[in-house]
Amino acid sequence: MKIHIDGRLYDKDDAKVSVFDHGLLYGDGIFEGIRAYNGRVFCLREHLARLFNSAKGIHLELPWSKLEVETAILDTIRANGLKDAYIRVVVTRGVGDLGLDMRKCKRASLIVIADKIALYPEAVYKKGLELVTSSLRRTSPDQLSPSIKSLNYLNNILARAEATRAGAHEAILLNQQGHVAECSGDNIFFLRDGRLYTPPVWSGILEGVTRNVVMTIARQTMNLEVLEEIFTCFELYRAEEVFVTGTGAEVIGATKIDGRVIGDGTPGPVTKQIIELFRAYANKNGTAIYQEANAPA
Ligand code: PXG
Repeated sequence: MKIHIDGRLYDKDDAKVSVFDHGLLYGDGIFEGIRAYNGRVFCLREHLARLFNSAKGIHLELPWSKLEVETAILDTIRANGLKDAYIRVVVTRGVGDLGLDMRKCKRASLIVIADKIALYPEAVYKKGLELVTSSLRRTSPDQLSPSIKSLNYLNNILARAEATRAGAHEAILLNQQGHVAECSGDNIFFLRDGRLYTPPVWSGILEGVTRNVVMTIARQTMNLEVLEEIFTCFELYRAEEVFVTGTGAEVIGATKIDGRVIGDGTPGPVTKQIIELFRAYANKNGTAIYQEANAPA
C-alpha cells in the first residue's frame, strides 16, 4: 500500500508523522472519508468543499489549492491500483512545540490513505441495524462545531463503544437540548405518513455528503417530501421506517432502537428503494480516476 504524505508516496511501514505534530498531540486537524465506486470518486467536490470549510473553522490555513488536494487524492488511488476504495484525507496542524500555540506550527500536513473498503456484511443491509441512544451528547455548535469534521472524535468513539457494549451496531447522539442529532458516524432519517424527516444542520450535526445526496434522490427521483426538523427519540420509535446514511454505511435501515422494534422489524420499502437508487447513482457519478485505457481490470 502506498500512502501520500506532503507530496510524496510512502510504503505503509514508512508512512509516519512526527510526535510533535499537533494532530497527534491535540487532535488539532481535520479529515474526510471519501469513497470511490467503479473507478470514480464519489462527490469529490463536496468532500473538498467540506474539508476547506472545516479548515477555515479551525483557523487552519491550507497551503494547497483544492485542485492540488484533488490531484493528491487521485494520484494516491492510482498508485494503489484501486477502482473501489475508501479514501481518508487527513490534514493536521503540522509540527509544533508542546504548547497549544498554533503559530508554532509552520505548515499543515496532508495525508491521503486509499484502501479497500471494509463494508458492513450484506446481511446487515437485509436485516437492518440495531441502534441505542448514547448517554453522551453531541458537542454543541457553541463548542467545537459538529459541522467541522475535526480530528477530535473521542466523543463519537465513546458513544459507539456504548453501543458495542450494549450489543448494538450504532449509537444515536442527542444534541444538548435532547433532540436527536445523528449517529456516531452517520446521519439519521425517519419516515412517517410518506414524508422523510431528518434533523437540520443548525441543530448540531455533521452535514453529511450522503445525507445531501439521499435528500436529493428522495425529492427528485421519488417525489417524497423531505423535512429538516428537530425531533425526539420517541418519533423514531413510532416511525414507519428509520435509516442512517454515511460514506461507509451508504444507506442502511435501522430496525431496532433502544429495544423498540421499528415498523415490522425489517428494512421498509422506502428504505430499500433508497438503498437501490443510491447505489445506482453512486456507481454512475463521480470524478474519473483513470482514463479508460489505463484503468485496472
Ligand atoms: N455524522 C458524523 C458524525 C460523521 O462522522 C457522517 C455523519 C456521515 O457523513 P458523510 O459525509 O460520510 O455522508 C459522518 C461521517 C467510518 C467513519 O469509518 C465514518 C465517518 C467518519 C469517520 C469514520 O465509518 N462518517
